[in-house]
Amino acid sequence: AKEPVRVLVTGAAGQIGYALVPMIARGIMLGADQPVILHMLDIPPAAEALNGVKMELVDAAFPLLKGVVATTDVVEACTGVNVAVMVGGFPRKEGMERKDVMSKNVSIYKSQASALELHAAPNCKVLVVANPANTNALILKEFAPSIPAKNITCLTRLDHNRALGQISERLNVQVSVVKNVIIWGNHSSTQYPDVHHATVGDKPVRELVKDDEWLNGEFITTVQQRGAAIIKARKLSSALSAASAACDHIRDWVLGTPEGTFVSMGVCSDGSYNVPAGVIYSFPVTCKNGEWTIVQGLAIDEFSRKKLDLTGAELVEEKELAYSCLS
Ligand code: NAX
Repeated sequence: AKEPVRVLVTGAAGQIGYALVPMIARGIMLGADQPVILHMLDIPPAAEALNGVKMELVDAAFPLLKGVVATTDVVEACTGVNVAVMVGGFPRKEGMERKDVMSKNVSIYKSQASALELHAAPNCKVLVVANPANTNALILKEFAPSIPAKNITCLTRLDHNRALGQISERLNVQVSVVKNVIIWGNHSSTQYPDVHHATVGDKPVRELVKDDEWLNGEFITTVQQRGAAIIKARKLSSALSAASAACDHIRDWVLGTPEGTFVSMGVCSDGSYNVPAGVIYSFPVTCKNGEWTIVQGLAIDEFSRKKLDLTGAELVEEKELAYSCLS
Protein backbone atom coordinates (compact mmCIF):
# COMPACT_ATOMS: atom_id res chain seq x y z
CA ALA A 1 0.00 0.00 0.00
CA LYS A 2 1.07 3.59 -0.62
CA GLU A 3 2.39 5.77 2.20
CA PRO A 4 -0.14 8.44 3.20
CA VAL A 5 0.34 11.94 1.79
CA ARG A 6 -0.08 14.80 4.26
CA VAL A 7 -2.34 17.55 2.93
CA LEU A 8 -2.66 20.88 4.70
CA VAL A 9 -5.84 22.93 4.30
CA THR A 10 -5.73 26.36 5.94
CA GLY A 11 -9.01 28.13 6.67
CA ALA A 12 -10.44 24.62 7.01
CA ALA A 13 -13.39 25.74 9.16
CA GLY A 14 -14.60 28.06 6.38
CA GLN A 15 -16.96 27.46 3.48
CA ILE A 16 -14.46 26.19 0.94
CA GLY A 17 -12.70 24.13 3.58
CA TYR A 18 -15.97 22.39 4.43
CA ALA A 19 -16.47 21.41 0.79
CA LEU A 20 -12.82 20.58 0.17
CA VAL A 21 -11.78 18.28 3.01
CA PRO A 22 -14.29 15.51 2.18
CA MET A 23 -13.18 15.62 -1.47
CA ILE A 24 -9.56 15.14 -0.39
CA ALA A 25 -10.52 12.35 2.01
CA ARG A 26 -12.41 10.57 -0.80
CA GLY A 27 -9.39 10.54 -3.08
CA ILE A 28 -10.63 13.14 -5.55
CA MET A 29 -7.50 15.25 -5.22
CA LEU A 30 -4.74 12.62 -5.16
CA GLY A 31 -6.37 9.49 -6.50
CA ALA A 32 -8.59 6.67 -5.27
CA ASP A 33 -5.58 4.57 -4.19
CA GLN A 34 -3.76 7.33 -2.29
CA PRO A 35 -4.19 7.39 1.52
CA VAL A 36 -4.11 10.86 3.05
CA ILE A 37 -3.60 12.53 6.41
CA LEU A 38 -5.44 15.84 6.64
CA HIS A 39 -3.89 18.78 8.45
CA MET A 40 -6.47 21.47 9.10
CA LEU A 41 -5.56 24.94 10.30
CA ASP A 42 -7.81 27.77 11.37
CA ILE A 43 -7.62 30.66 13.82
CA PRO A 44 -8.68 30.49 17.50
CA PRO A 45 -12.17 32.07 17.02
CA ALA A 46 -12.93 29.18 14.62
CA ALA A 47 -11.36 26.43 16.76
CA GLU A 48 -14.67 24.97 17.90
CA ALA A 49 -16.09 24.90 14.39
CA LEU A 50 -12.84 23.31 13.18
CA ASN A 51 -13.23 20.59 15.76
CA GLY A 52 -16.77 20.02 14.48
CA VAL A 53 -15.38 19.47 10.97
CA LYS A 54 -12.92 16.97 12.43
CA MET A 55 -15.80 15.14 14.14
CA GLU A 56 -17.65 14.91 10.82
CA LEU A 57 -14.56 13.55 9.11
CA VAL A 58 -14.41 10.81 11.73
CA ASP A 59 -18.14 10.17 11.28
CA ALA A 60 -17.78 9.87 7.52
CA ALA A 61 -15.45 6.86 7.99
CA PHE A 62 -13.46 7.56 4.83
CA PRO A 63 -11.33 4.49 4.05
CA LEU A 64 -8.46 6.58 2.62
CA LEU A 65 -8.28 8.98 5.57
CA LYS A 66 -5.47 7.79 7.83
CA GLY A 67 -5.41 10.69 10.26
CA VAL A 68 -6.63 14.22 11.00
CA VAL A 69 -4.69 17.04 12.63
CA ALA A 70 -6.99 19.95 13.52
CA THR A 71 -5.13 22.85 15.04
CA THR A 72 -4.76 26.59 15.45
CA ASP A 73 -0.98 26.20 15.69
CA VAL A 74 0.69 27.08 12.39
CA VAL A 75 3.82 25.02 13.09
CA GLU A 76 1.87 21.91 14.02
CA ALA A 77 -0.30 22.39 10.92
CA CYS A 78 2.66 22.73 8.54
CA THR A 79 4.85 19.96 9.92
CA GLY A 80 5.63 17.30 7.34
CA VAL A 81 3.02 18.36 4.80
CA ASN A 82 3.50 17.31 1.16
CA VAL A 83 0.70 19.45 -0.26
CA ALA A 84 -0.51 22.78 1.17
CA VAL A 85 -3.80 24.31 0.08
CA MET A 86 -3.96 27.83 1.47
CA VAL A 87 -7.62 28.81 1.76
CA GLY A 88 -7.40 30.88 4.95
CA GLY A 89 -7.18 34.61 4.71
CA PHE A 90 -8.66 37.90 5.71
CA PRO A 91 -11.81 38.70 3.72
CA ARG A 92 -12.63 42.14 2.42
CA LYS A 93 -15.30 43.64 4.62
CA GLU A 94 -17.61 46.47 3.71
CA GLY A 95 -15.95 49.84 3.83
CA MET A 96 -12.43 48.40 3.89
CA GLU A 97 -9.79 49.87 1.60
CA ARG A 98 -7.96 47.54 -0.76
CA LYS A 99 -4.74 48.41 0.98
CA ASP A 100 -6.09 47.36 4.39
CA VAL A 101 -7.12 43.93 3.10
CA MET A 102 -3.79 43.57 1.34
CA SER A 103 -1.92 44.46 4.48
CA LYS A 104 -3.77 41.84 6.58
CA ASN A 105 -3.12 39.11 4.01
CA VAL A 106 0.50 40.07 3.44
CA SER A 107 1.18 39.56 7.12
CA ILE A 108 -0.67 36.21 7.20
CA TYR A 109 1.15 34.91 4.10
CA LYS A 110 4.50 36.15 5.29
CA SER A 111 4.25 34.23 8.55
CA GLN A 112 2.75 31.10 6.99
CA ALA A 113 5.55 31.16 4.37
CA SER A 114 8.12 30.89 7.16
CA ALA A 115 6.26 28.05 8.86
CA LEU A 116 6.04 26.09 5.60
CA GLU A 117 9.66 26.75 4.77
CA LEU A 118 10.83 25.46 8.15
CA HIS A 119 8.44 22.58 8.71
CA ALA A 120 6.84 21.28 5.49
CA ALA A 121 8.20 18.18 3.74
CA PRO A 122 10.89 18.84 1.14
CA ASN A 123 9.36 19.51 -2.27
CA CYS A 124 5.98 20.47 -0.75
CA LYS A 125 3.57 21.73 -3.41
CA VAL A 126 1.65 24.86 -2.47
CA LEU A 127 -1.66 26.11 -3.90
CA VAL A 128 -2.95 29.50 -2.74
CA VAL A 129 -6.72 29.92 -3.02
CA ALA A 130 -7.32 32.86 -0.66
CA ASN A 131 -7.64 36.28 -2.28
CA PRO A 132 -5.81 38.20 -3.53
CA ALA A 133 -4.63 34.73 -4.63
CA ASN A 134 -1.81 35.68 -7.02
CA THR A 135 -0.31 38.23 -4.67
CA ASN A 136 -0.69 36.05 -1.57
CA ALA A 137 1.22 33.38 -3.50
CA LEU A 138 3.86 35.94 -4.45
CA ILE A 139 4.36 36.91 -0.80
CA LEU A 140 4.54 33.24 0.15
CA LYS A 141 7.21 32.70 -2.50
CA GLU A 142 9.25 35.74 -1.43
CA PHE A 143 9.24 34.75 2.23
CA ALA A 144 9.94 31.06 1.69
CA PRO A 145 13.03 31.37 -0.50
CA SER A 146 14.17 27.80 0.13
CA ILE A 147 10.95 26.38 -1.34
CA PRO A 148 11.51 26.18 -5.11
CA ALA A 149 9.50 28.96 -6.82
CA LYS A 150 7.97 26.38 -9.15
CA ASN A 151 6.31 24.72 -6.14
CA ILE A 152 4.23 27.81 -5.35
CA THR A 153 1.08 28.36 -7.38
CA CYS A 154 -2.33 30.01 -7.15
CA LEU A 155 -5.80 28.91 -8.18
CA THR A 156 -7.22 30.09 -11.50
CA ARG A 157 -8.65 26.67 -12.32
CA LEU A 158 -12.08 27.77 -11.13
CA ASP A 159 -12.05 30.53 -13.76
CA HIS A 160 -10.78 27.99 -16.31
CA ASN A 161 -13.59 25.58 -15.45
CA ARG A 162 -16.13 28.41 -15.60
CA ALA A 163 -14.93 29.18 -19.13
CA LEU A 164 -15.31 25.50 -20.11
CA GLY A 165 -18.80 25.57 -18.61
CA GLN A 166 -19.87 28.64 -20.57
CA ILE A 167 -18.68 27.17 -23.88
CA SER A 168 -20.38 23.88 -23.12
CA GLU A 169 -23.68 25.64 -22.37
CA ARG A 170 -23.45 27.85 -25.43
CA LEU A 171 -22.72 24.97 -27.84
CA ASN A 172 -24.93 22.53 -25.97
CA VAL A 173 -22.13 19.95 -25.76
CA GLN A 174 -20.78 17.97 -22.82
CA VAL A 175 -18.24 19.97 -20.85
CA SER A 176 -15.83 17.02 -21.05
CA VAL A 177 -15.32 17.54 -24.79
CA VAL A 178 -14.36 21.22 -24.43
CA LYS A 179 -10.68 21.83 -23.84
CA ASN A 180 -7.74 24.21 -23.95
CA VAL A 181 -9.42 27.41 -22.87
CA ILE A 182 -6.91 29.68 -21.14
CA ILE A 183 -7.14 32.05 -18.20
CA TRP A 184 -4.36 34.61 -18.42
CA GLY A 185 -3.20 36.78 -15.55
CA ASN A 186 -4.78 37.72 -12.27
CA HIS A 187 -7.61 35.91 -10.49
CA SER A 188 -9.56 39.18 -10.51
CA SER A 189 -11.90 40.93 -12.90
CA THR A 190 -8.96 41.77 -15.18
CA GLN A 191 -8.31 38.09 -15.90
CA TYR A 192 -8.49 37.22 -19.59
CA PRO A 193 -10.48 34.11 -20.51
CA ASP A 194 -9.16 33.24 -23.99
CA VAL A 195 -10.72 30.74 -26.39
CA HIS A 196 -8.42 31.31 -29.38
CA HIS A 197 -6.87 27.87 -28.90
CA ALA A 198 -9.87 26.08 -27.42
CA THR A 199 -11.43 23.10 -29.15
CA VAL A 200 -14.47 20.86 -29.05
CA GLY A 201 -13.45 17.48 -30.40
CA ASP A 202 -11.04 18.48 -33.16
CA LYS A 203 -12.81 21.72 -34.10
CA PRO A 204 -11.82 25.21 -32.92
CA VAL A 205 -14.37 26.77 -30.57
CA ARG A 206 -14.31 29.97 -32.63
CA GLU A 207 -15.47 28.12 -35.74
CA LEU A 208 -18.26 26.40 -33.85
CA VAL A 209 -19.55 29.44 -31.96
CA LYS A 210 -19.40 31.68 -35.06
CA ASP A 211 -20.09 34.74 -32.94
CA ASP A 212 -16.99 36.80 -32.26
CA GLU A 213 -19.02 39.54 -30.65
CA TRP A 214 -20.20 37.12 -27.95
CA LEU A 215 -16.75 35.53 -27.55
CA ASN A 216 -15.01 38.91 -27.28
CA GLY A 217 -17.68 40.44 -25.09
CA GLU A 218 -20.30 38.69 -23.01
CA PHE A 219 -18.39 35.42 -22.72
CA ILE A 220 -15.40 37.20 -21.21
CA THR A 221 -17.39 39.36 -18.81
CA THR A 222 -19.56 36.41 -17.71
CA VAL A 223 -16.44 34.45 -16.69
CA GLN A 224 -14.84 37.51 -15.09
CA GLN A 225 -18.00 38.35 -13.12
CA ARG A 226 -19.11 34.81 -12.28
CA GLY A 227 -17.92 35.04 -8.68
CA ALA A 228 -20.13 38.09 -8.11
CA ALA A 229 -23.11 36.37 -9.79
CA ILE A 230 -22.75 33.40 -7.39
CA ILE A 231 -22.64 35.75 -4.39
CA LYS A 232 -25.78 37.50 -5.63
CA ALA A 233 -27.62 34.20 -6.03
CA ARG A 234 -26.37 32.31 -2.99
CA LYS A 235 -25.63 35.23 -0.68
CA LEU A 236 -22.37 33.35 -0.17
CA SER A 237 -19.34 33.07 -2.41
CA SER A 238 -18.49 30.03 -4.54
CA ALA A 239 -17.50 27.08 -2.43
CA LEU A 240 -18.17 23.70 -4.02
CA SER A 241 -16.85 24.82 -7.40
CA ALA A 242 -13.79 26.39 -5.76
CA ALA A 243 -13.10 23.20 -3.78
CA SER A 244 -13.53 21.07 -6.89
CA ALA A 245 -11.20 23.34 -8.88
CA ALA A 246 -8.56 23.10 -6.13
CA CYS A 247 -8.72 19.29 -6.45
CA ASP A 248 -8.41 19.54 -10.25
CA HIS A 249 -5.39 21.84 -9.91
CA ILE A 250 -3.46 19.55 -7.53
CA ARG A 251 -4.51 16.34 -9.27
CA ASP A 252 -3.31 17.51 -12.68
CA TRP A 253 -0.12 18.93 -11.18
CA VAL A 254 0.75 15.70 -9.33
CA LEU A 255 -0.65 13.08 -11.71
CA GLY A 256 -0.20 14.95 -15.02
CA THR A 257 -2.41 16.48 -17.70
CA PRO A 258 -3.76 14.30 -20.50
CA GLU A 259 -1.80 14.35 -23.78
CA GLY A 260 -2.82 17.37 -25.86
CA THR A 261 -4.65 19.10 -23.02
CA PHE A 262 -3.53 22.19 -21.18
CA VAL A 263 -4.96 23.78 -18.05
CA SER A 264 -4.60 27.18 -16.37
CA MET A 265 -2.44 27.65 -13.28
CA GLY A 266 -1.14 30.76 -11.55
CA VAL A 267 2.65 30.26 -11.62
CA CYS A 268 5.76 32.37 -11.27
CA SER A 269 6.20 34.22 -14.56
CA ASP A 270 9.50 33.71 -16.38
CA GLY A 271 8.57 36.42 -18.88
CA SER A 272 6.92 34.00 -21.35
CA TYR A 273 4.56 35.82 -23.74
CA ASN A 274 6.20 39.07 -22.65
CA VAL A 275 4.39 38.95 -19.36
CA PRO A 276 6.20 40.78 -16.51
CA ALA A 277 8.65 38.33 -14.93
CA GLY A 278 8.47 37.53 -11.22
CA VAL A 279 4.75 37.98 -10.61
CA ILE A 280 2.42 35.00 -10.14
CA TYR A 281 0.48 35.00 -13.42
CA SER A 282 -2.00 32.48 -14.79
CA PHE A 283 -0.69 30.69 -17.89
CA PRO A 284 -1.67 27.67 -19.95
CA VAL A 285 0.42 24.77 -18.63
CA THR A 286 0.90 21.06 -19.12
CA CYS A 287 2.03 18.86 -16.23
CA LYS A 288 4.20 15.77 -16.18
CA ASN A 289 6.13 13.98 -13.41
CA GLY A 290 4.85 16.48 -10.84
CA GLU A 291 6.07 19.55 -12.72
CA TRP A 292 4.23 22.16 -14.76
CA THR A 293 5.54 23.71 -17.98
CA ILE A 294 4.14 26.82 -19.63
CA VAL A 295 2.76 26.02 -23.09
CA GLN A 296 4.91 27.96 -25.55
CA GLY A 297 4.36 29.34 -29.01
CA LEU A 298 0.63 30.08 -28.95
CA ALA A 299 -0.30 32.92 -31.28
CA ILE A 300 -1.43 36.07 -29.46
CA ASP A 301 -3.39 38.55 -31.57
CA GLU A 302 -3.69 42.27 -30.89
CA PHE A 303 -6.96 41.90 -28.95
CA SER A 304 -5.41 39.29 -26.65
CA ARG A 305 -2.14 41.22 -26.31
CA LYS A 306 -3.91 44.18 -24.75
CA LYS A 307 -5.73 41.94 -22.30
CA LEU A 308 -2.55 40.07 -21.30
CA ASP A 309 -0.84 43.39 -20.68
CA LEU A 310 -3.70 44.89 -18.69
CA THR A 311 -3.92 42.01 -16.21
CA GLY A 312 -0.10 41.89 -16.01
CA ALA A 313 0.01 45.59 -15.15
CA GLU A 314 -2.53 45.01 -12.39
CA LEU A 315 -0.32 42.27 -10.90
CA VAL A 316 2.71 44.55 -10.94
CA GLU A 317 0.66 47.19 -9.17
CA GLU A 318 -0.59 44.65 -6.59
CA LYS A 319 3.01 43.60 -5.99
CA GLU A 320 3.96 47.20 -5.28
CA LEU A 321 0.97 47.62 -2.99
CA ALA A 322 1.93 44.41 -1.14
CA TYR A 323 5.50 45.63 -0.70
CA SER A 324 4.30 49.01 0.55
CA CYS A 325 2.39 47.09 3.25
CA LEU A 326 5.61 45.41 4.38
CA SER A 327 7.55 48.57 5.05
P1 NAX B 1 -14.55 31.76 4.70
O1 NAX B 1 -14.54 33.11 5.34
O2 NAX B 1 -15.78 30.91 4.81
O3 NAX B 1 -13.35 30.89 5.31
C1 NAX B 1 -12.08 31.40 5.51
C2 NAX B 1 -11.51 30.72 6.75
O4 NAX B 1 -10.15 31.16 6.89
C3 NAX B 1 -12.25 31.08 8.03
O5 NAX B 1 -12.61 29.90 8.72
C4 NAX B 1 -11.22 31.89 8.79
O6 NAX B 1 -11.33 31.75 10.21
C5 NAX B 1 -9.92 31.31 8.27
N1 NAX B 1 -8.74 32.13 8.50
C6 NAX B 1 -8.64 33.49 8.56
N2 NAX B 1 -7.38 33.86 8.82
C7 NAX B 1 -6.67 32.72 8.90
C8 NAX B 1 -5.30 32.47 9.16
N3 NAX B 1 -4.46 33.45 9.40
N4 NAX B 1 -4.90 31.18 9.17
C9 NAX B 1 -5.76 30.16 8.97
N5 NAX B 1 -7.07 30.35 8.72
C10 NAX B 1 -7.50 31.62 8.69
O7 NAX B 1 -14.13 31.98 3.20
P2 NAX B 1 -14.26 30.98 1.95
O8 NAX B 1 -15.54 31.24 1.27
O9 NAX B 1 -13.94 29.61 2.39
O10 NAX B 1 -13.12 31.56 0.99
C11 NAX B 1 -11.76 31.44 1.33
C12 NAX B 1 -10.89 32.28 0.44
O11 NAX B 1 -10.96 31.82 -0.91
C13 NAX B 1 -11.28 33.76 0.39
O12 NAX B 1 -10.09 34.53 0.47
C14 NAX B 1 -11.91 33.90 -0.98
O13 NAX B 1 -11.83 35.22 -1.46
C15 NAX B 1 -11.08 32.93 -1.78
N6 NAX B 1 -11.65 32.46 -3.05
C16 NAX B 1 -10.78 32.25 -4.08
C17 NAX B 1 -11.18 31.70 -5.28
C18 NAX B 1 -10.20 31.43 -6.37
O14 NAX B 1 -10.62 30.99 -7.42
N7 NAX B 1 -8.89 31.67 -6.21
C19 NAX B 1 -12.60 31.40 -5.54
C20 NAX B 1 -13.40 31.23 -4.30
C21 NAX B 1 -13.07 32.16 -3.17
O15 NAX B 1 -13.75 33.36 -3.34
